[in-house]
Amino acid sequence: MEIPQTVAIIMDGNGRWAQARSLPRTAGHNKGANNVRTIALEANRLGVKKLILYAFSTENWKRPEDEVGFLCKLPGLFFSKFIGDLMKNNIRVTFSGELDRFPEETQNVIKKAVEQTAHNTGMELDLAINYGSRRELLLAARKYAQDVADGKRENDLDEEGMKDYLFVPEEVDLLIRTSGEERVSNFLLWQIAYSEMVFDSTPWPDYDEKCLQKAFEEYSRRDRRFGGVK
Ligand code: V0D
Repeated sequence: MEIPQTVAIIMDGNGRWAQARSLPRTAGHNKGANNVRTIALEANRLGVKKLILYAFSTENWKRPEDEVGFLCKLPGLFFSKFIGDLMKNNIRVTFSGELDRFPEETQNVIKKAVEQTAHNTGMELDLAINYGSRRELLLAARKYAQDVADGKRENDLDEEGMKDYLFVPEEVDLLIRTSGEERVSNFLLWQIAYSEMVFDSTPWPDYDEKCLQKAFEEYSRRDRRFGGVK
């Protein structure tokens, strides 16, 4: 089986999973956070270099206040339960997105985990939080314009140079979306130019090691040509 180096997952279906069981949506988010551990450990075991998980979009602030409040507590709950597993498995945590809109407590918890795991040399677990790809591209454009104005850059940006301005500089090899929807929803628009996409109807709380292996097997079967003919 061929292992994709960079994998991105849209972890959809947590609210629906809960509502189907007459549980509050927050119960789905909680189960979903536990599943981040399961899938990160399996991706690391299989040899993935970077796993990017879409945990909170720039649009998620529109959700009910109590749901947003609960989501802001998840990074802290996640690390208090799983930091030991991350260290033991040599996994490095990073984040992509703008932290500054989160409560200070949430920001501190995330910064601390990033520092604590900074020297781990295994897989990078990149949590996309308050992330939106249009916003990422806009910030890149603004920063680049400023760098040109400041004389730090010539006005000759190319695709390679663009990486310096993005939250996520890597090309995504495989994009997975759980829970049946087949949309990209403002995730990594630049980075998925040539990525393979696998859609699985399983909601994120039930998406297990076997589902991930099946996605990698599907990836292995595909013939990636990047616009050429080979
Ligand atoms: C809710 C499914 C882990 C998607 C997974 C801030 C929806 C569970 C984190 C997390 C969320 C974030 C940063 C970090 C460590 C863990 C997380 C949010 C939501 C929103 F450094 N799961 N998770 N963060 N969900």
